[in-house]
Amino acid sequence: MNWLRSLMMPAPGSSYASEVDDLYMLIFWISAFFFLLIAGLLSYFVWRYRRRSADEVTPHISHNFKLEVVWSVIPLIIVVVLFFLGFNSYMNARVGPGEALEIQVRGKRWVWEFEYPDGMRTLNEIYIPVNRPVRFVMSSEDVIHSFYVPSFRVKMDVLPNRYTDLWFHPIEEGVHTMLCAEYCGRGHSDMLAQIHVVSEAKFREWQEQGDERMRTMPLAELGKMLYESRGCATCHSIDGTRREGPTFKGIYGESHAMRDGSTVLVDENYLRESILEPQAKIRSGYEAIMPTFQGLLREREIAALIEFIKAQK
Ligand code: HEC
Ligand SMILES: [Cu+2]
Repeated sequence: MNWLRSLMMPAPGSSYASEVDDLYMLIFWISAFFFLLIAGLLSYFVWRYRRRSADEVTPHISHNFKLEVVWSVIPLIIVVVLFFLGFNSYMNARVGPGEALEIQVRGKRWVWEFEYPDGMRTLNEIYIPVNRPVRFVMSSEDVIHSFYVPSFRVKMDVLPNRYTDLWFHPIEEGVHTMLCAEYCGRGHSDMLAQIHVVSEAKFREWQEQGDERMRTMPLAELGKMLYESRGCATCHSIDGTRREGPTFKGIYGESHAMRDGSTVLVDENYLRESILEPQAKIRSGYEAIMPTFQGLLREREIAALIEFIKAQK
C-alpha cells in the first residue's frame, strides 16, 4: 500500500517519519472500516426495514443492553490503543537525544535565518549532515511563524519572546523543503527554505568552503549569489517589478524621495546604509520591513552586493 501513503505524504525523511505514517495509516484503515460498516448497515437497514403498508406501526424498543455495551466498549478500546500509540510516537518525536547539532532559527517577516554553533549564518538555506540528530532552537523577531518540514513530519510554532525547539534525525541525503505554516502577512509564501541533507564529509567541506568560495569569487558574481541566497530576491526584483521592496533595476545614481520628505542620491554610501541600517532612511511608498543585515554579512559580501546593485542598469 505504499502508493496510498505516497499520495498522502511526501517520502519520509526523518527517523520518526515512518512511525507517524504507520499510525496515520492505522487510523485511516480503522476509519475506512467503520465507514464501510456503518454506510453498509445503514443502506441494508433502509431496505430491510422499509415501510411496507400505510398503517404499519414499528414495535417500541427502548434499549438493548448487549448492543450498547458492544458499541461503547469496542470504540473505547480502539481510542485507548490509538492514544498510547500516538503518545508514544509523540514522545519519540519531542524528546531528542542529548547529542545533537544545535542550530538557532529565527523567523522574521519574511525570511528564515539560521545560525550554526560556529557562528556561520545563512538565510533560507541550511546544510545538515546525514545520520546525526539536529536540534533547532527557534524564536521569532516579530509575529508568530510556524516551522514546518513535511517530509520530516515536524511542525512547531515559532514565537516572539520565547524559544521553542524541535529535533530530527535525517536518515537519507537529499533536499527538503521547509515552509512557514502560520499566515504571517503579505510575504508569508516567500518563507520557503531548503534543507540540504548531505554526507558528513560534504558538510565539513561546505562549512569550510563557504569562506573559501567567498574569498575568491569575483565581486559581481558573489553579489548575485548573495542576492539569491540571502533573501534579497524575495523582496527586490532586478527586472523593474515592484515586490515588498523597490526593484534594484537602474537605482544606482537615481535620486529617491524618502518618507520624511528628504531626497537621497543612491550612491555606495546610501546602498551600504540601506543594507546595514534599513530603518535609517525609509523610501517613500514602502514599508519599513526590511531586516537589518548588520553582522550577517562580511565586509567583502557587502561590497559584492553593492557592486551587484550598481550593475543592474
Ligand atoms: C523582507 C523584505 C526585504 C528583504 C529580505 C530585503 N529588503 Fe531591501 N528593502 C525592503 C524594503 C521594503 C525597502 C524600502 C523601504 C526602506 O527603505 O527600508 C528596501 C530598501 C532597500 C534598499 C534601498 C532601495 C532604494 O531604492 O532606495 C536597498 C539598497 C536594499 N533594500 C538592499 C537590500 C539587500 C542588498 C538585501 C539582501 C541582502 C535586501 N535589501 C533584503 C525590503 C527587503
Ligand atoms: Cu511566517
